[in-house]
Amino acid sequence: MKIDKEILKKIYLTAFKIRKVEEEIADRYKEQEMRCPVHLSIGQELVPAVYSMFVTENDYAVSTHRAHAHYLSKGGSINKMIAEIYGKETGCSKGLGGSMHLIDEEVGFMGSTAIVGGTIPVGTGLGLSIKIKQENKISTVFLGDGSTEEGVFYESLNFAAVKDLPVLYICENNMYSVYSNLEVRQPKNRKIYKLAESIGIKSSHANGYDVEDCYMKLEEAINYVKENKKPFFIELDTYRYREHCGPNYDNHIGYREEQEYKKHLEKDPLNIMKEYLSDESLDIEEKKILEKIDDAFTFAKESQIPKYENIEKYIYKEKN
Ligand SMILES: Cc1ncc(C[n+]2csc(CCOP(=O)(O)OP(=O)(O)O)c2C)c(N)n1
Ligand SMILES: [Mg+2]
Repeated sequence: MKIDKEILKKIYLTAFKIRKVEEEIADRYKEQEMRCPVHLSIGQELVPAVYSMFVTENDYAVSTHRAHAHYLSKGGSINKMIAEIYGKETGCSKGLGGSMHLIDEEVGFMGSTAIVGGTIPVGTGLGLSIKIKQENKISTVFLGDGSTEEGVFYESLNFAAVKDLPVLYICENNMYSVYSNLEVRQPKNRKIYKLAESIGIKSSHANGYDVEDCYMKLEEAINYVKENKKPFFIELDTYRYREHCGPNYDNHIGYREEQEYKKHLEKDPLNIMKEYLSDESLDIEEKKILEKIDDAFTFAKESQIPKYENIEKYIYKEKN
């Protein structure tokens, strides 16, 4: 493998952290203390884990309804994220947002939204602000394959291309928009990254289950945005293991085959990386991560719910 083992270890541990946080959410969901919908990225951890190697808290990122992995990859706090999902005032959005509305300016995580495609123009606008202020950072827009069917996708990419904005678009193509396969939503053989290219944005494609491919192509993409201060679009193939929304598996309900899920499970990047690393010190690191996750749930449960009198405190209001 072309990736240094120490780097691979970091990628593995970030992916492990993301997966275990979400498995814990899934396990505890039935307790009904998390009173918001959750869209889990279990199966999709490799892309955000690799991404985390190339950005700092100084950079901006925005995300979608499936935001947990992106928030954590941007240096987000497990405590603040779990507290947010529990609707507590110690949450990153003060307990007023829930799973789909994570925001944490401290780590440059500028928001996520339930409106499909809603953050594409926001991340593009952040790119414009970087350009105007001549700042040394990039803006990343995480988006799903489904959001490329929204009009705002084209408007935003066009604007970024025309204005030369330092925006990295990371499209995680997990083949589905809820229960609809890409095949019934977009013309056969039309590649999403080619679509971005036709708008005038340099683009590439990578296998989001192959750590080497993912690492090389994401590094290339991020360096391009940093060096040229122009947009780049990268599409990465990936797969979610659980249902679209919620903690369960849903391969039996008829929109996809169990076989398809199993095929991806066989190539699971976490298993492959762990086997390749065969490093005993990983067990100690993993244990530390699991303890942190456990502590985060205790922190969330012990935190207070937001006070009613503060309901308008964090809402943007025009000054008189
Ligand atoms: C504007 C809008 N249309 C439809 C929906 C319903 N919806 C919620 S998630 C989703 C799927 C989006 O698919 P994709 O962008 O590929 O993201 P994924 O869920 O696969 O991560 C849809 C259609 C919505 N929330 N907003
Ligand atoms: Mg999708």
